[in-house]
Amino acid sequence: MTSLAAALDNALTTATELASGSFPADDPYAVQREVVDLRLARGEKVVGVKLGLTSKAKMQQMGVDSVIWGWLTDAMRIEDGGVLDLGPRIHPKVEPEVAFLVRGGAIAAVAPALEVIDSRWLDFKFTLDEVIADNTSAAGFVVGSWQPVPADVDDLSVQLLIDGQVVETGSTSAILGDPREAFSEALRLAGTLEDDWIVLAGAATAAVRVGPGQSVRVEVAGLGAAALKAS
Ligand code: OOG
Repeated sequence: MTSLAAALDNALTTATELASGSFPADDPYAVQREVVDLRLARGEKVVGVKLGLTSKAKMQQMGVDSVIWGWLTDAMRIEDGGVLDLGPRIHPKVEPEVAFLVRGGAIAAVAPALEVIDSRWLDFKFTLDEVIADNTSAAGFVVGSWQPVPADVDDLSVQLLIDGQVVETGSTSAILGDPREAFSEALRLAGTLEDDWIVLAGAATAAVRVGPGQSVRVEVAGLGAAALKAS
């Protein structure tokens, strides 16, 4: 195992941060796979993949400019309306997204979704290689109810609400012009997508810090909502 994978896993399990620049990553996706394999060795199961930095807002917020991908495990899943336990988190943020359900390597359904990201890098400051090695900051996700994919899935308005106040607004068009493009990218990058896997398409807006007691909700026009409560 690389020392970077061990350090990232230690940061994850102890909720501590690593300083950017401390480790070289020759093949960041190989390190990412090691980091995820450590989670699987603890009994977690892969339930899908996520895309990151699929919107200009996110690329600008993070200062990097390429689409990235990572793994989702069952331990990251929060039921719709469920609780995000902040105890084991470093500096979690939430992002409004859409999720796709995979059947036969294609999109079977779409749902409003929230992603929780929690970089293991100090102050969320990292290079592209570093965020890839860190499983693209994946920390949690909520998926609302699955719907048939509407014809205008590339132009649905998206709102992120905290305690009932709208904090970010955007459109699914911000996700690579059409979130179905994110699905195609996921298929290309991951090589294969298994039946019943979830594909998180990436944030439609910048990410927002979440704190204790806050209620977080995503609303996607025509698709409905998904929510969590931080505690
Ligand atoms: C990287 C992950 C970004 C998204 O949807 O753009 C991401 C980060 O900002 O920490 O998941």
